[in-house]
Amino acid sequence: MEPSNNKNKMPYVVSSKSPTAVAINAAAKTGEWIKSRLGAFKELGTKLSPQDLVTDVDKGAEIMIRKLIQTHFPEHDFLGEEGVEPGPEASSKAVQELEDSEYLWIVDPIDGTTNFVHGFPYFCVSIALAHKGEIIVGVIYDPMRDEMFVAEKGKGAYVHGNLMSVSKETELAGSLMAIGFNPEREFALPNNMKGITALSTRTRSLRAAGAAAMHLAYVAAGRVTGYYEVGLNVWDIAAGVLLVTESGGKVTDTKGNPYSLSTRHLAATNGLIHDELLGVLDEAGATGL
Ligand code: 2AM
Ligand code: CA
Repeated sequence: MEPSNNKNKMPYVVSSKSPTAVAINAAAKTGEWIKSRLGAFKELGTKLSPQDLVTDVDKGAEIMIRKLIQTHFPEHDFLGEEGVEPGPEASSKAVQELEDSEYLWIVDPIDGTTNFVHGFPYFCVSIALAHKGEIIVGVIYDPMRDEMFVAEKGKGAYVHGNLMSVSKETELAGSLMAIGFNPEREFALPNNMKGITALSTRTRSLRAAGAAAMHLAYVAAGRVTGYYEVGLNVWDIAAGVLLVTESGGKVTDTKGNPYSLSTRHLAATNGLIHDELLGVLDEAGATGL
């Protein structure tokens, strides 16, 4: 075959862009499109339960992000929420299959789909890049507030280009704690309810705004002291985990074990209240582990 024919068959790869720049570009473009579809989406139905929604915008946004990333990094692996069957088993299996990838992009096109459907302006795009299981880039974009949260391993985390740092509360009693009611009702709901009941009297107040990734970005920015939730998926949290650690916070599973891509029960705090939070969850039988 003529070399020129061969060349024509090769995908065109735009070189010399950093993964972080690609993630920021993908999150910004996709986020703007998601915002433009607010109130004009098609509800495609439910996934795991009547609470687990998906729209044509979730699907379209994931395709946009995948294409933008693959233009630059066609050899990298890609794990997106909309490419995996619903339910904890399928998501755990997908992580197991890909966690040793050299480079793996982990994408939630819309985190906070329920909010998006109801017009509650708290949802985001979440994009992470893992190298052999370690998250090295985390980008979260909130199109409603035009806030781009960016972290690179070892280089800190930024919002609006300003270095972020976690909050300074030293006790749960003075803490504002984010929590979640994810739609997995058999296992997660009872655990989360026990934790919420225990924390409601031990913290200054609780917030459940309905988007795990945004809660983690807010821990990183020091807007809440910490966040915990049982029964999450890797795409909900991968980018946010790096934001929190690069902002000086601490992230473990709900028993205090180090975070890995297969962690589903997550505690992320300013570090200062971490042990106290884990103690309350343990006492309440709410760790899910
Ligand atoms: P989503 O909007 O991307 O679906 C709310 O507590 C959080 O739960 C959101 O981040 C939401 O992400 C996530 N979530 C939704 N469905 C879920 C499921 N079946 N299992 C675990 N988390 C889920
Ligand atoms: Ca989603």
